[in-house]
Amino acid sequence: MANFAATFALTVFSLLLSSPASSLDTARPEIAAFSADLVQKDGFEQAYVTAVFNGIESKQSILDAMSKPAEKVKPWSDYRNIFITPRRISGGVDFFREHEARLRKITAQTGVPAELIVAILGVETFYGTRTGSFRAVDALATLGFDYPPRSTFFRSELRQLFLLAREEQLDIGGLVGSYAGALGPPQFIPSSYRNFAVDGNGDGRRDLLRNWDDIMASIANYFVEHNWQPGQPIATRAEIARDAARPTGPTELVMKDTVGSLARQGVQFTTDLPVTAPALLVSLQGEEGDEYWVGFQNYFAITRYNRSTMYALAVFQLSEAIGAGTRTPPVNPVEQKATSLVP
Ligand SMILES: [Ca+2]
Repeated sequence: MANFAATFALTVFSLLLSSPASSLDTARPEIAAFSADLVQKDGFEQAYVTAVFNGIESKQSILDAMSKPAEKVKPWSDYRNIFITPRRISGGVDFFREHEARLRKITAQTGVPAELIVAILGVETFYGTRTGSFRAVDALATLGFDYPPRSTFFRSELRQLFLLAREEQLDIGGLVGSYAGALGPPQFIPSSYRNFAVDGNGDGRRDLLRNWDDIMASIANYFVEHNWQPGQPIATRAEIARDAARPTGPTELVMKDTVGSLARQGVQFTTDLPVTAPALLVSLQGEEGDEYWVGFQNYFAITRYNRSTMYALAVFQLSEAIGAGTRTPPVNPVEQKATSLVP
């Protein structure tokens, strides 16, 4: 009896621990058609595709995570408090110092600020320490076949994952990342990996899972490929003139305004950019009510990494804080002690 109770308790416990997962039913017509395309159109071996698909699990935890991304439900004041914290800033300063030589080399080559590369890593994965534990095949197949609202996108990324694994000679089952199939410290989705990753250390491979040279050079290249403007600002705080119309509704991620057109609409801000420079008014719910920012081309480039106004602003503000931190000399405990001994 006691034994039964113990076994029962253990079963309940293990059910609570493991999220429901089930093998993907490869007989489903849309899955069979997808697999057939991989063989017929992309030239994969049937045995390989079958083996990969037989190992795929559709996971409820992935569907649950997908239905509540942070930036959709939180106001800016809460979102900012997640990413702009003393720990994330000091972690970024430490990371910057550890990788300073390679960061400075990449900045010299691309014009992408070193602290921005670090801030992307800080927001995405806390400098590579939280890269996610989902197998990318599971994540992309779960969302591609069991999450109808975005099935087209995720099936396409699943195909990209197969192509990526073949090109980079990676074990597809060993590629681990976020619940949405984003890989490694920089969280590149497979199509971005294929299109924008570069070989930073010249060994002929693009390793975004383990190689920091490749990872940092690839983040910089992502911005270069999305029209990064070296030396230009990212965003600046703005006010709306008392008698001007206030923006309503969520900010559209479209660069339809310019520095001059925003100024004419009563948006007050300071910039050295010409009146013809593209610009975007961002309106947010801050800690002290409505908060306005003007984003320039480089802000828009950050939204290409993740299509969210709050994401881009968090990355920008974290990069500023890290940049400021790296310009402050590190506290030397030995010197401090020596000074305190002086009477
Ligand atoms: Ca490499």
